[in-house]
Amino acid sequence: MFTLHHLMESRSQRIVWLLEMVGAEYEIKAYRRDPVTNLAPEAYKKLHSLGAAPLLEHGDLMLAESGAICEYIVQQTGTDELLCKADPKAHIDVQFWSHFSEGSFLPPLVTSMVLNKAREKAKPFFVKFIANKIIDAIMDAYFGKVIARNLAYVEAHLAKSAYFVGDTPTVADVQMSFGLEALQKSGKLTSFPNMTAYVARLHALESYQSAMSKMAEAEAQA
Ligand SMILES: N[C@@H](CCC(=O)N[C@@H](CS)C(=O)NCC(=O)O)C(=O)O
Repeated sequence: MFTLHHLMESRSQRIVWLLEMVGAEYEIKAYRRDPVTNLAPEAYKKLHSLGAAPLLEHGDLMLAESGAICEYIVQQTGTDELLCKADPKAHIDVQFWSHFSEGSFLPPLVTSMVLNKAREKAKPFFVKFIANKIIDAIMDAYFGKVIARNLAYVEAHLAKSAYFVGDTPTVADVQMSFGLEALQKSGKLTSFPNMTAYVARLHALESYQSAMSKMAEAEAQA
């Protein structure tokens, strides 16, 4: 029995989808974010020194890092097809997207989100004006360019295949789903038809739907 410690509005939602896909026996413990800092609450930080979501508990193990958690769930449930282990080329492609998601795709998106929150908080008017100028310069100099490059890359890839690696979902999709879902929710995919269609494809999957409804049920009790 796996226990997923799920922080609301976080990467841990994609692990619920994986647990549904593999048909694992699991429970979800949901945690609300700290209302002041928007970070993980104290109770979550006590679970693991990193205190970052997701955290998967299994027996004595309390495992952090989405990529490692995905590998562990596949290993424990014998669902090697989700890592395409039988096909070396597809296997390395799954690894590529899994690392791309955490190493390249999400960090500049999170940075941009944090900077936008800073814009909102900057007060009074003249401080906001200066903050906006500085943040615009940071985005123009680096993060905006990286985000644009990444989005163009993913959009072009999704023109070629229904899922990130082949015709059925794999761990590559689990890892990429969170960022794309967040972009879609915030209206940032309107000029990207392939990514938009991909998110709709995820929403139509039975495993995805049951994951989202079990997550909502757990969140309602938090
Ligand atoms: N690379 C890590 C990132 C973990 C991470 O930054 N999680 C965020 C949620 S999306 C978090 O826990 N934020 C709240 C906090 O750091 O207190 C992973 O994939 O697990």
